[in-house]
Amino acid sequence: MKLSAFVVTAVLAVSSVNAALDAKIKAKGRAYYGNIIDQNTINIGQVTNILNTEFGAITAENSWKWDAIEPSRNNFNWGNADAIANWATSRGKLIRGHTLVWHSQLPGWVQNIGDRNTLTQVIQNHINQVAGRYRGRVYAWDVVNEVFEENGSFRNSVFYRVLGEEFIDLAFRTARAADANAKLYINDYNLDGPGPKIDALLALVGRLRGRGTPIDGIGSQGHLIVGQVGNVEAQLKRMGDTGLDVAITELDIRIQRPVDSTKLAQQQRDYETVTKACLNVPQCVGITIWGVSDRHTWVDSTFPSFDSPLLWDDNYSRKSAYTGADTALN
Ligand code: 9MR
Repeated sequence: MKLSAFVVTAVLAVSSVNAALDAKIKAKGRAYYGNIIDQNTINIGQVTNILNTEFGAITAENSWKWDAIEPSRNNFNWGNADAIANWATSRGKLIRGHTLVWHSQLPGWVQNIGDRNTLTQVIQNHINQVAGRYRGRVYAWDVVNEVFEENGSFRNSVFYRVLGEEFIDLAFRTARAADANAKLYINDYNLDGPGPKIDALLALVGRLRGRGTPIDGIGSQGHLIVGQVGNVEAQLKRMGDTGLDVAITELDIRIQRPVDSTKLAQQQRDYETVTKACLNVPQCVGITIWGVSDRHTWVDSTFPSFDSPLLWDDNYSRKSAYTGADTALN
């Protein structure tokens, strides 16, 4: 009895040491290796088992977005958002709050606002309600998401049209007041290579800090394509050189169909490269993968000619991509 209990304990200890990406990145002094969950996966045992054993931070894939939480003005739906928050906190996972101010998944009633006062109040109320509700439970907020076009100009969102650049200051200041201890991030995609978009983002970060607007981090989403990850580390380093925290917030590395063993082997090297890129940048606090299994990924509907971007396959088996991430952490 005693012996078998000892054996079980030893086996569990060994398997968690060998298994957990999160434990390994923490052992290297970083904050988390994370993933997403939502209503479509929260009841799938294979997914939640993997999240439980491998990952230390959770982002809600959709349930914390504006259209889900405040579908009409000052009418807040907390059911799905709370379910994610409770799943994460009851399992000791960090939470990345995604996202407070974003042009997409934004209800029509916000998109139709045309005057400064109303939009200001609406932004303040949304942030106060959402960040206030989860105060003290959120590790980091994506305060603003995807504010730039590829050419580095501001995206023509209702926020920018009505308020100009200062909507960003408004969002960060309101978020800081609502939850003083959460790290406040600007988040965007296609920051993985040099060009006008990352230049514009870094310039904006400089202006925000120059005016005393509270910002703690830069999130690089990391929606990547196999074979095209070579610039990631250099760009993360530029972000880290601001002195702010940096995170890879939505990593996936998709494969052009047809998927074959050569491409899967390249994907393994790419996950290793990107994980190492974070480890090689001291300001990089962690990595969030945008999905567990290839069975549940936004890539299928958005990029039908691509497939298989994640670490577990359609049947929840580890892919060589997992070995890539794991190798970087060993
Ligand atoms: O993964 C999300 C997908 O289920 C939604 O349909 C989509 C709608 O915009 O948003 C996806 O997540 C996005 C994230 O919130 C922001 N960066 C890009 C992600 C992939 O589109």
